[in-house]
Parts: sequence; structure tokens; C-alpha cells
Amino acid sequence: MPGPTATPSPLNTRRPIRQKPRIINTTDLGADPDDEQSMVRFLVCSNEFDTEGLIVATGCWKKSQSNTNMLDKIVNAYGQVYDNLKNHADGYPTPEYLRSISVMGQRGYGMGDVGTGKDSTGSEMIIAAVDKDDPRPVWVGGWGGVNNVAQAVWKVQKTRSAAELKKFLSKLRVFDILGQDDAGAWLAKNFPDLFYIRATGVYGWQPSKNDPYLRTHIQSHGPLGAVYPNTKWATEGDTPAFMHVYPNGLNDPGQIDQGGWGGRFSFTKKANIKSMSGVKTEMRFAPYSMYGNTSDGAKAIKRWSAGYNNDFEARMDWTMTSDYSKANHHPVAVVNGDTTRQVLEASASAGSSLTLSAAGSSDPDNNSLTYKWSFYQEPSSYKGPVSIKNRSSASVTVVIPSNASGKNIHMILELHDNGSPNLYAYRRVIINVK
Ligand SMILES: [Ca+2]
Ligand SMILES: [Ca+2]
Repeated sequence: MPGPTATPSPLNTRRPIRQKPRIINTTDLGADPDDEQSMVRFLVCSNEFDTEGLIVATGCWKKSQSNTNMLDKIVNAYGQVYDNLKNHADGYPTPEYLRSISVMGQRGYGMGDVGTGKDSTGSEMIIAAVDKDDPRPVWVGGWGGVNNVAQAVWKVQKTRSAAELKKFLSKLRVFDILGQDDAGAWLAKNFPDLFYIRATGVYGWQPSKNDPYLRTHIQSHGPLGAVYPNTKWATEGDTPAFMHVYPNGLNDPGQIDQGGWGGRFSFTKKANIKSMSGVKTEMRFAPYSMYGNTSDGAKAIKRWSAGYNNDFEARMDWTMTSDYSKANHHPVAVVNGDTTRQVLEASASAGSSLTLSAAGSSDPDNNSLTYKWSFYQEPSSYKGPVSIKNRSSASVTVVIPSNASGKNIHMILELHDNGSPNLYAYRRVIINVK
């Protein structure tokens, strides 16, 4: 709530202060080496999340798993750089904590390993996380197949009442990369209320195979760089699963059509989104419906490429030194006095003007800031042009079109510092036009 001296603001700031998203990653490590790449990126970003599980999973490209050795190797590398990382940002989990949540999931493939007697440490971890007395949803990323989620939901259905199952499902969010077993179709078919995204626009946003960026800024950087393998097929295909949830100010991950670093999705469910070619048995569950990408596909990710590439680069720099002054750190974007990273809402009349101010934005390294305000047309229900005065200054005036009544206008503030590499901060203001 604004204090008594605050300037009256049209923004709705009655939202909770920033909270970390809760996340569990399930990964078919050992199939495509890109899971190892994604895990390195995830760990250097891990201060942004409450990570509640790192689960070794199967998938159509790796149909059995027997140990957590590959995961342990990457977490151990994180352990070697943890003392440096924690000097650059608050909130990094200890290596001991990450080891305690690094577990085996289902050892076998797909729905063939779901049912009586098939509970795994991973499936039990998913149940325990969702059951926690915590109002935040649990985001489970499927970097391979999702039969750990299926086993968890199967067990809850078998052992609890319909009302308890409904409550359980209401706290679960599944972000499936491409469909890598038949468990996703089973879940979507049998539990149509389950919040289930199947992302297919997951290629083309990342630096290409053998791009010098990876050698120069990632692989050359210490113990975590050393466990970032070369690309075999595509770089980091599974990374959008956590980038969608990354709390950078750009999007509310529950509002899947807003668009952020993980892409943009439609609330109109699509029927029978096909899995990867290695999955042969899912059509027995058709018809099934899931949230899928909007038509902008991976372009919805790539538009932010300077932001996420430089973010990863800077975080890898952090792993190399305990000296705060030797690396760059993210600026903080403030809009109309709101210092959180929540998406803001405002209302304005058609034909009026609305001022949005990023005054008070700052940088912990005292870098200078460059502002860019833009109208993000794709998620906006108003599709026409929107005039923005002084779009490169901290304070802008948005001219609300006279024919925008009843529509909304998504305004994005993208600011960056002049450190090396330039680091970005974002805010979104959704203007509801009266
Ligand atoms: Ca994978
Ligand atoms: Ca900075």
C-alpha cells in the first residue's frame, strides 16, 4: 500500500511482495547432452527459485535410468563455485541442500513404469512438495518424459478422495518439453483439469551449435563451464521449462499467454499435440488436450535474447571470482514506485494519456541505465498501434487509443545497464482500457 505521502498511482499494486517460484526439474540426463547444459544454466540461476527436487527421469531417448551420477557430477561442480556465487547474489541453495534433493525417479519408461509398486523417490518427492502447506503452486519441468508426475498423480488418485485429488491437481503445474513419453497424454486425457503445457517452440532461440559464445562465455568458465558439454543436436532444448518460471519481471508464469523467456502459450487448449518421434504409444490416449505454444513459437523467446544470453554469461562470471567488483550485477527496474518484480495492472480511459515512470530504478554497480518502453502487441487484446512519447526515457506517456475501450495494452519496460555484459531488468504493465 502506498504511504500517505505517495503520489496517487493508477497502478494496482495490491499484490504480494515478490516470492520465488517453486520448481522441480525432471531430467533424462544421459540422452541428449543438452540436459547437462540446461542443468548448468539452471544452477547458476538457482538463487531465483525455491528448488524442491532434481529428479533423474527417463524418456523416449533414454528408456531406463539407474543412478544419479551425471546429476551428482554437475551439482558437485556447483559446490566448487558456490562460495563465489553467493558473494554475487542472495539466495543460492547450498550444495548440501541440492544433494539432498538429487534423486532417482521412475527407472523405467513411460506408462509402463506407472502403477502399483512403482512409487519412486522422485514421484514421492513431487507428492510431498505439492502437499506442503504453501499456497504457491509447484512447477514441474519435464526435460524428458513425465512419468514421475504420472506416478504421483496415479497414487494420489488411488489413495485419496476426489476432493483431495482435485486440491492436489490444483497446485501442480507441468511444463513438458516436446513430449518425451506417453505419460503426458495419459495425464491430459484422465485429468483434464491439470495445468499442463507442452512446449514445442523450444529450438532456434539459443546460440547455435558450436557458437563461439558458448566456448568464450560458458565452457571456459571454471568447474561449471567444464561440465557444460558440446552441443550434439541442439543447445539447451529443455531450458525453456525453467525460463518460463524465471522471475525476471517480464511475466507471471501462471498467465501463460503473457510471454517471457520460456515462450508464450495459448489458454485455448490444443488437441493431441504430438510428442517427439520416439514416442509411439500416446495416441491410445487420444483425444487429449494441452496448452501449446502460440503461433509466434520460439520467436517469443528469441525477442529477449540479449537479456538471457547476457544473464547466463554474467552468472558464469560470478562463478569465477568472489570479488563482487569484478563482475556485473542486474539492475533493478521500478515502475511508479513499485519495487517488486510483479506484473502490474493499470486502468485508463480510451483517448486519455497515462504516464509510467521508471524513476528510482537503480543498479548495484552504479552503472548507468538505458530505458526502452514498448507496446507488446502479441499478448495484448488491443492490436492497433499505440503511441508512446519519450520511449527511451525513464518516464513515458502512453497515449491510449480512442478505439481501445474494453481492450488491454501490454507495456514492457526493458532496461539495461552499461556493465559487461549489459544486464537487463524488465517490468510489464497491463493497461485495462475503460
Ligand atoms: Ca532432455
Ligand atoms: Ca550492473
